[in-house]
Amino acid sequence: EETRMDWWRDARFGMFIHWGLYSIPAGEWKGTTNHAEWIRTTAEISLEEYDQFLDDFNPVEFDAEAWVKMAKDAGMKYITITSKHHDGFGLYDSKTSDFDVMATPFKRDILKELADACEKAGIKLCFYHSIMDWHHPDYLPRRGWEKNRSTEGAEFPRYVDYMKNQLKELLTNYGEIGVLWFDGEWEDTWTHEEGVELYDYIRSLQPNIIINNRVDKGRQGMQGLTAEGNFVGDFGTPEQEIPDTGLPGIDWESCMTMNDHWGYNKNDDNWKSSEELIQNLVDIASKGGNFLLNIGPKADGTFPQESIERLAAIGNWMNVNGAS
Ligand code: FUL
Repeated sequence: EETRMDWWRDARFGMFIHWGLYSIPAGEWKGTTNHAEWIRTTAEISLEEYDQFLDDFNPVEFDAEAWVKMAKDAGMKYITITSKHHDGFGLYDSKTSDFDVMATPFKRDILKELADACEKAGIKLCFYHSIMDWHHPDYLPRRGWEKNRSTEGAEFPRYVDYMKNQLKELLTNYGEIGVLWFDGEWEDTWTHEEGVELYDYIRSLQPNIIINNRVDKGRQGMQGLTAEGNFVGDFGTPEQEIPDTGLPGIDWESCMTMNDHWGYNKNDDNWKSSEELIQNLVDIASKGGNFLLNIGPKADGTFPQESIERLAAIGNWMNVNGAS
């Protein structure tokens, strides 16, 4: 019997992409170097100061077809890119937000270009979309250190409407989307009831779409297990780890970085070897999971050279072993 999970179960291997304003500081802030996509929080950058990155976002080397080709040549079947990470910045033309790529000198809808390139290449496009949002005035709670950012007048339900409007854009203007990969569900403002509501809303817009477990509250630790209970979500999301014996009875996908950061960090040279990445892929596939391997593109729109080399080595192994 055919199910909407079939293509995903067959796919085994996808590319995760963490890209946004945070690629500009590239992990470094006033002498500290251990940051990435969390930099606004980990370096405690004020909203006003972070907004200034808008003027510097101009990835003139971005080439959607080149990115998709690198994924495809590595044997990957889908790409999951950050339509919006926790910082709230949208990589696409959002009519509901001024904090998006159209407010930068680049002014090109990155997700549209990727959608077109994916369609041509037969790769499924998927979106990572953060529930937590450090930019929208109605999102609560504020970060603990944001003492002078008022919460007066903030209404969380209005934030949820905003997020749903954004998701409607993403599920209307970019063709058929493979996966909606939620994240940032762990704060108390997000409830199980809202998770169920959001799951149903997404399926109403695209009935065949697949949604990860982080839409709801059923995640246990980093493993992202779909826990016992009436939680919604189609697959578990172990992060930076491979469950010893897989996750019997549920679909799952391990996401992993090639070095120690998701977003681009120019000082991070703790790269896993190609051999290790191939072993991970084989290990995960043999246990019945999918492998979502991350790239953190640079601010100019190119992939780090180390990532390019590793993708090529994996693709070479795939060809030799007839695995792709
Ligand atoms: C986490 C996020 O907080 C990280 O920034 C990253 O996106 C990872 C895949 O999920 O929960």
